[in-house]
Amino acid sequence: MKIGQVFSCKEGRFNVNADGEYFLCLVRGKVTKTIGKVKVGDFVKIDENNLTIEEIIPRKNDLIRPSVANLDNLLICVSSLPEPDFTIIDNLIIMAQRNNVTPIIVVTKDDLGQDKLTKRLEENYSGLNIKIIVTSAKQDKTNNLISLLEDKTSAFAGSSGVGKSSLINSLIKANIKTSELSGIGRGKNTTTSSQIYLINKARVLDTPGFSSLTHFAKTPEEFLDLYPDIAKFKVGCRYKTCNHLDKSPDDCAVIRALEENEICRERFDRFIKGYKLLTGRAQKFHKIHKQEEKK
Ligand SMILES: Nc1nc2c(ncn2[C@@H]2O[C@H](COP(=O)(O)OP(=O)(O)OP(=O)(O)O)[C@@H](O)[C@H]2O)c(=O)[nH]1
Ligand SMILES: [Mg+2]
Ligand SMILES: [Zn+2]
Repeated sequence: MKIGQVFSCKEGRFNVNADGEYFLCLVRGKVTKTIGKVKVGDFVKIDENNLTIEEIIPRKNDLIRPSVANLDNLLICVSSLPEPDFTIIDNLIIMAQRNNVTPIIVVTKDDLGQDKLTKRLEENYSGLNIKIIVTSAKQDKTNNLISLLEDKTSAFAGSSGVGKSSLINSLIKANIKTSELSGIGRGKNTTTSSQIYLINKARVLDTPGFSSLTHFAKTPEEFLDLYPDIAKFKVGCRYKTCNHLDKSPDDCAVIRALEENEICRERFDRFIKGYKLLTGRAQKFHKIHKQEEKK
């Protein structure tokens, strides 16, 4: 038996790195039955003679999108091309922080000029103390990123075409496949599965791009705490159950903070939009439930 880490998976076979040696393994049915799917990033016990994964070591964390395990950093890649979706950035941050993974925003393609976007990101996320690193794969501008990766496991995440694979190529002079954007400025989902690359003492994951991600809150009440930079003001609200929606600044400390520019207006608007969506859904559910009770 050896312990190793799953570096990649193709057609049901997992490439496991154990002490620098690679073993292409199948998974025992009992493992999948009891724990579920093996993920890239998993530490596993392997039978090196049978080339089988016998056990998954309990995960430090387990992300849904990208679907990888045991991370230290989530590198949230953002660029002006393809156009960024700030709701996805919000939700990636929520997912990372809930899993004890450090979110880091990586602005890509700085050679195209990303000052406006970087400023907007700073305004949106300064309340969360998240590092924002500006890079360009094209100009090999990645030095500011390297020191954050040492001795850590970090996954590049974000929309298709934002330049995740290109950044890894720039970091390790590798030759991972990349693709031009489509005519309408979208990525082409070039990377189709996650993979770990070793860069000295850093483990870096390339992952497939995606175009949607939810926050996973089930109730409006739960949602209110997902934006800590906004929620921290609620101690000052007059009513304990304040939802900060259409409230007067006299009653609501969140609205006061917003008026004093202590909360970013754009981020607050997304917060309210998300909250309203959930309350709408909850009311609809309630209505259907009541109708069924009457029947
Ligand atoms: N100008 C410029 N273009 C870049 C840079 N980095 C990547 N690109 C281009 O952006 C396109 C998409 O890059 P990829 O690295 O394939 O993007 P990805 O995020 O890996 O995309 P998926 O694998 O589909 O998720 C390619 O045409 C790259 O040449 C950069 O620093 N500057
Ligand atoms: Mg890619
Ligand atoms: Zn309030």
